[in-house]
Amino acid sequence: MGELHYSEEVRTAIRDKQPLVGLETAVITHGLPYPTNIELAQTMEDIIREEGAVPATVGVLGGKAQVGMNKEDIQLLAQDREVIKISRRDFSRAAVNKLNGGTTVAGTLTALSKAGINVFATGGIGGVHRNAPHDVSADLPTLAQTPVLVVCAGAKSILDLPATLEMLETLSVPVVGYQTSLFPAFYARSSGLPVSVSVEEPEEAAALAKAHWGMGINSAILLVVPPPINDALPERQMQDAITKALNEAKKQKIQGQAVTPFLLKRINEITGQASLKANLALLLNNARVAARVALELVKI
Ligand code: PSU
Ligand code: MN
Repeated sequence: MGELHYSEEVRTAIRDKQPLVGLETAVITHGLPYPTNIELAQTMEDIIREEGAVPATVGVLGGKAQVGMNKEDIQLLAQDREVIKISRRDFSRAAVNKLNGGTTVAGTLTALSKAGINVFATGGIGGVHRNAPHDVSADLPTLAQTPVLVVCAGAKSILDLPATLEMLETLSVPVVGYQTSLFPAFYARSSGLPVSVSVEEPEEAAALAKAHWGMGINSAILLVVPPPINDALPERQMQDAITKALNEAKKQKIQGQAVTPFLLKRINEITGQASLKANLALLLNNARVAARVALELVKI
């Protein structure tokens, strides 16, 4: 991705060793409808500042990888119809063709670790897709080689969650339940599957991350936070919507990078915006938890 371009705020925060929280932009460009996406991006940043940390939103503008984006930058990405989805392999394509792009979890992790930022808040990571044995998100192998603590509501429940958890085990990524012993199902509070370890407080999560990286292991830590109770989808409603959306994707032969955005959009339509409400609530909640962990990490 060549050189990183920093905002003034992020450059200063890194220099002064302030707590930073990375944010992705694929969720803005490919995960949420306009103009909700802009509002969400801004509110996540506000929450992080309110907690005493500095947000570092990652994205690509005119082929340049940015760490820290101002309001106008985010607006530009959120409105651009040509904007591409940037996973780890796409930085070079964007650079050569001077494209705008929203970075996925994999893309964002790549830029954050290059910048030395070790906390990241997102919605749900990608993983192993259902009934598509070769569709595995680049998020997984990138988590395996990037020492960043990722706060999320688990993996998106459109995925094969048991297979995704097995893969995370193979890749040596600790799956840490935040005030839960069960892996969340993104829109719903629980998948019924166990996490590898639980913590109750941000301080414990930070200590666990330090212990992990202290062993010389350069994989990510996944801190999984269930979606807020008042906005989570009931398990049954979620499963029905997913089944329907997956069938449509199969019929319409949706492939590659288009799969995840298609499913999220259809599930939102099928649930009458209930899934969108859950998605927004969990993103904001994850931003808050991530900021609190970042504050603890700089103390150690
Ligand atoms: N979380 C959300 N909405 C999203 C995504 C995550 O709440 O749109 C994005 C992330 O950027 C994640 C990507 O990295 O979906 C996964 O895409 P794929 O399955 O194509 O790797
Ligand atoms: Mn894929």
